[in-house]
Amino acid sequence: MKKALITGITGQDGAYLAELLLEKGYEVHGIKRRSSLFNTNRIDHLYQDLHQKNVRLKLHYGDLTDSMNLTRIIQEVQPDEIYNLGAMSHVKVSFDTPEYTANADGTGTLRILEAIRLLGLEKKTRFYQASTSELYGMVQEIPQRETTPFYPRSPYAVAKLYGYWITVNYREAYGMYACNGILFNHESPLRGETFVTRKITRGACKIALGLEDTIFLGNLDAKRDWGHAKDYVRAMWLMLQQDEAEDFVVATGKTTTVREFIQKTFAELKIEIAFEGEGINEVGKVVQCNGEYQLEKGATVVQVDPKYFRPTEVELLIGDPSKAIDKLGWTLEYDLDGLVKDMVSNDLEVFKRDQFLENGGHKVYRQYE
Ligand code: NDP
Ligand code: GDR
Repeated sequence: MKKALITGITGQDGAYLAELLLEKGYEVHGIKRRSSLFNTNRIDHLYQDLHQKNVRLKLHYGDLTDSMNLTRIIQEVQPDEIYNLGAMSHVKVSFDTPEYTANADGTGTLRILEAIRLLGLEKKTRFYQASTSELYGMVQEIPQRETTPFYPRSPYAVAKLYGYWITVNYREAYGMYACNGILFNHESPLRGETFVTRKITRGACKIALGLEDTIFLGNLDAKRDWGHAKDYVRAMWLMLQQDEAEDFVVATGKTTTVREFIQKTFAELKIEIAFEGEGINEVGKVVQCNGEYQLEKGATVVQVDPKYFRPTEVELLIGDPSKAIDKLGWTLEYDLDGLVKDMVSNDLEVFKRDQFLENGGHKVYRQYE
């Protein structure tokens, strides 16, 4: 039985990847951080009580900032594959916590590679690094491919740049099977609530259900190449199954503005909205509703709040996935409409459940960011 170790198993991608690897018959080990609250809700459906026989999902406490801990876990597990998905992954937050981001996302990658080397596992353990389209930052070429020069625009992207190059360096210096997946934005019902797509699908569902009036957002002009996380974790696995380690762009090849994503989300709820005004005065207003959710025509459902602007922004991302399609045989099952549908139907269910609880006298706490 192959063994995989996943850092960031409690995150969006970690949860989908763990599910995929368990389906493929792997023994899956995951590193989770100690938290004062339970932080495993994305993988609770995969959890097996350790007292049962043949448990194939095992969690270890750990942190990417702790070399000794990482080395011990890798020594104990002796993994065939390591997927380094753990990271402080929020671009805007990285401007507030740049040193920590460098430590976890940059040096954290080095810690794992060096542990593999020190433990003499270079020929056994294959390594996947969660690199990112944020490396491209300021537009140098359209679409962005494996050969496009990098120009990172945030402490997050600069930390990930180190992670990218140290992975390449350990491959070249020590002959390790180490790959970078340069993944463009990928979303899902498990997406963190403060990333823009999930913020929009949650906000729109709350508005439709009458739980909230307005979503406050930052730059509506930014363009992203959005795919579904379920499709993207398959590409990660494929990268570690090849004869030779290489780096791959994983993307849909299409780009969409934040504004268009908002319109698609409301359209899924049969609510048409139009934008008026410019810059920080831009607003999204209801034009008409054809479905079960009746909002007042002209109601302002989207407003810009400059607090969500970034000191330096990445304006346009669009990836060329040709290499992944040709060499890995990677295919996409979801398009953007399918992604929006999946996210909206999930969030509607979440907030209908909240409404039901509230109607039954239970207090439901919601966070706004
Ligand atoms: P999430 O933010 O959903 O998950 C990040 C994971 O990393 C969580 O499990 C988190 O733990 C864990 N983590 C954070 N800091 C540490 C630390 N110091 N030590 C150990 N674990 C830590 O990210 P995604 O699942 O969306 O992304 C996975 C990876 O892919 C990340 O590295 C991200 O930067 C990268 N990426 C993501 C893309 C996307 O569009 N989603 C695109 C390209 C790259 P906890 O649950 O405790 O917070
Ligand atoms: P990104 O994702 O920065 O691309 O990083 P995010 O969803 O945070 O932002 C996408 C774009 O939307 C704009 N935006 C807003 N963003 C957030 N979070 N909140 C808002 O209110 C808002 N309004 C507008 C942003 O300015 C930006 O242009 C994600 C992360 O998963 C990274 O870890 C990963 O590496 C990259 O995708 C690829």
